[in-house]
Amino acid sequence: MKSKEVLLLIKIYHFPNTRGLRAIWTCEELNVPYKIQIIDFSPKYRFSPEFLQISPIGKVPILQDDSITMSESGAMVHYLIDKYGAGKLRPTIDHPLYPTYLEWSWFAEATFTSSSSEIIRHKRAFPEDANIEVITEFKRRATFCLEAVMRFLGEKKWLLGEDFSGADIMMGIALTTYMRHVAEPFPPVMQSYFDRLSARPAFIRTKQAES
Ligand SMILES: N[C@@H](CCC(=O)N[C@@H](CS)C(=O)NCC(=O)O)C(=O)O
Repeated sequence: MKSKEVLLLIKIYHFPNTRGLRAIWTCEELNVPYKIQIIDFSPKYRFSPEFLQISPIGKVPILQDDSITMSESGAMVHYLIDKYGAGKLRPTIDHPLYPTYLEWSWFAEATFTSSSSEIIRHKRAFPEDANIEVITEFKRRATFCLEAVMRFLGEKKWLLGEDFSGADIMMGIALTTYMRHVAEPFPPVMQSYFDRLSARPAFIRTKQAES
């Protein structure tokens, strides 16, 4: 277990290189104290009565903040920003970019990461007998998503333009999942966006915190 500060309120159950990075990164960007609990990722532990008490379907991340327990990484990012951000990392609800902020935050998990994740799930379910056609199809879908992000990004620095936001945190971790499991090189536009994301001091601290 790693502590960032003595006074800890937020606890993030996590496993390295998984979606808990989104919640950790958001805390780091906002300078919100948190602690990480690395879990035993084996199905035996994840589906134990103890873990199922806090994680409804035995997955990470789980975020606890006082009496609140959450199990969706995107909801965690928005919750942390709304509760602790004091206006940072998001447009206000009446700002013209607010729908864009929501759109790409959701796209990152619901559409993009879900395609990359099918590859992981398929290999995990059929370790001896993974079907190459299934894997190829989900790689194709994930790459189609990547291209959509790239077209939207164009010359912009961040998804919303000049202002880094929670949508970039959501997308940044979608990109790390793509990198690990689709394993195709990024085209230059995407590579430079990813380089900007990974150069953020809060991202560097996030990676250090989980290791
Ligand atoms: N939509 C959820 C997905 C959570 C999820 O699939 N977590 C992965 C790790 S990144 C997991 O625990 N996988 C184990 C499994 O699928 O059984 C989120 O964004 O938090």
